[in-house]
Amino acid sequence: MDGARSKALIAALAFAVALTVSLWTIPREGGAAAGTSHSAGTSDPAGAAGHDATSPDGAATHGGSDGWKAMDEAMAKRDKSFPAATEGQGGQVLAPKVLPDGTKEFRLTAKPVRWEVEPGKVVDAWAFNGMVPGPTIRADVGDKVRIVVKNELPEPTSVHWHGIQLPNKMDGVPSVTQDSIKPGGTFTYAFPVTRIADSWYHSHYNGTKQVSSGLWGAIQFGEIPTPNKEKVAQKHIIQIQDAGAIGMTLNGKSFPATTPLKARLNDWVEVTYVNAGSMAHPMHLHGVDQVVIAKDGFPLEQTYKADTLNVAPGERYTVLIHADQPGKWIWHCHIFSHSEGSQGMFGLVMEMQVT
Ligand SMILES: [Cu+2]
Repeated sequence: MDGARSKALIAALAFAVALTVSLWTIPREGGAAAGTSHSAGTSDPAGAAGHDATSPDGAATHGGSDGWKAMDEAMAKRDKSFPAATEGQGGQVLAPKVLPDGTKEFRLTAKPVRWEVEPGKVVDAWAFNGMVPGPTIRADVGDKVRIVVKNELPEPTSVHWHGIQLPNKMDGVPSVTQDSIKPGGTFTYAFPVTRIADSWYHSHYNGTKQVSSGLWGAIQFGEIPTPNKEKVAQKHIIQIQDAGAIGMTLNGKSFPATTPLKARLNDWVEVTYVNAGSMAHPMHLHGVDQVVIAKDGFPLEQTYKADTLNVAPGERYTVLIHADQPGKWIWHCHIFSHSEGSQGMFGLVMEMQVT
């Protein structure tokens, strides 16, 4: 190769290298632009849920070589703050007044309250007896119950006893089985408890607003039989909400303000899921199995195991959990936009702690 030819070759190579580098560094539509709009939060699920988070990829790829550090620190701080203390506890068992004829009388008052769903996040809720979810109503099969509902809301209401066998006029649907309960008014529901129910009650008036504002609670009539006479050490209810003022919550609280379920090693724990929300939630428990023993309060002839159980709006599933693995087992909705984002875990997350 002579001198002129080698010079020409070197020049050509240099040009090719320069062209490649410049093409590489010119910002392109589909790359940087897409990243920018993503980190603005438009498609970030955590952002949509009220967390002003950078998108998961945004923080890692657009914040410099160690831009992930801030995300990682914020995430650890939030996740390690579980279980965080908040004001108020929902779903407390309501003690009945036993009337002379043995009827169990329960009193529910619906009115506006301020409700702390997670530390510092206080919302305008509408609640029964000042708590979200409303009080848990328990009775035995064969009991007669009477439930006096007082309306102190700024609009009418009514209460439907979901999944409960009762006379039509006690079904709680305004303009169908009764007149709405006007502000300041009272309606008394009375019916016999004819069968086992692992169920719930909720407003059936302006349900889109009223239920997601907090107007629902659990009902437990009788006991779901355990398939092999397992002795249940504890019973819990996990009431799911996902909309309105209350938002993504388990028993009226968002992670990290949710409550851990603490079990002793080898205990059997019974849990009933109630979905009071507007979306289905696949509830996943790490580490220990769930045995599904009832659907909507109806005991199953054939039980089955699951690690993820999809609970649709209105549904209830009752599961038995054998706490046979020690540890802190995360328990969450497996739709990550309901449970975990770039600032850590939020919403539909709790823990089973087996010691
Ligand atoms: Cu979910």
